Amino acid sequence: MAYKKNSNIEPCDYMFKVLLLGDAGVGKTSLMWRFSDDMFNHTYISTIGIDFKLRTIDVQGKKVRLQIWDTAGQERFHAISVSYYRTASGIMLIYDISRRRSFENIAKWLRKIDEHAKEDVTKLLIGNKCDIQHPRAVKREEGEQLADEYDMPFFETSAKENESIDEAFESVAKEMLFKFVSGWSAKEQERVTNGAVVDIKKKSRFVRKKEKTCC
Ligand SMILES: Nc1nc2c(ncn2[C@@H]2O[C@H](COP(=O)(O)OP(=O)(O)OP(=O)(O)O)[C@@H](O)[C@H]2O)c(=O)[nH]1
Ligand SMILES: [Mg+2]
Repeated sequence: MAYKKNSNIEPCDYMFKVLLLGDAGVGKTSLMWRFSDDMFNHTYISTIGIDFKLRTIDVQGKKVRLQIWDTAGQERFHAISVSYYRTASGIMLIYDISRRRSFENIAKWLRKIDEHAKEDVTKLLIGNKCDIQHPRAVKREEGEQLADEYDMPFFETSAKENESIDEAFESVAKEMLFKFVSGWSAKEQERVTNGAVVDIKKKSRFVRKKEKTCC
């Protein structure tokens, strides 16, 4: 990671909104705090309404600022969260590997995304709490299979042990960035993929018109 976690006041090349969705207690807030501030709280404090954090990371030589929106899993707050779906460029769907029900409910969350989010929203599946191996209620292969079915990348993470969290956020950031620059020529995209320096300002005039997620 090329930028420090307090680098949110520095200019960035791009900014994307990422929404965290999943049942209550799966660890959405914990994942956000681990990623943004490298902190973990053992006490469960249920999210009320919605909250957000920022972190800027380096993706293929570009400063990409992620605005992470942490939704409340509790049903009574769903109306609030739904109003944030439309503006999200990425959605991380989270279940708890020790709670089968939270995995089964991913289908319900996917239906909500279909209904309320942008058609080309980047999705990613996370099986959190992989530090809990006993009792494990969802096999890794089941998570992989579901992710394959919906063409999403898949990660098993642990907010507690700080396992695979940066990797999951980096993956979503990379996909959002590539979707964003998809209006560029194949040659230019290939250069970005290879880490080459591209005149972002010149290019982003074109993409900004379509989607105002740049900063
Ligand atoms: N063992 C373990 N516990 C975790 C992990 N992530 C979160 N927890 C715990 O699970 C509980 C719920 O975590 P939260 O992050 O508050 O869950 P949430 O999804 O934000 O819940 P809502 O805000 O109610 O939707 C807390 O007690 C956390 O400490 C993890 O990776 N491993
Ligand atoms: Mg929460």
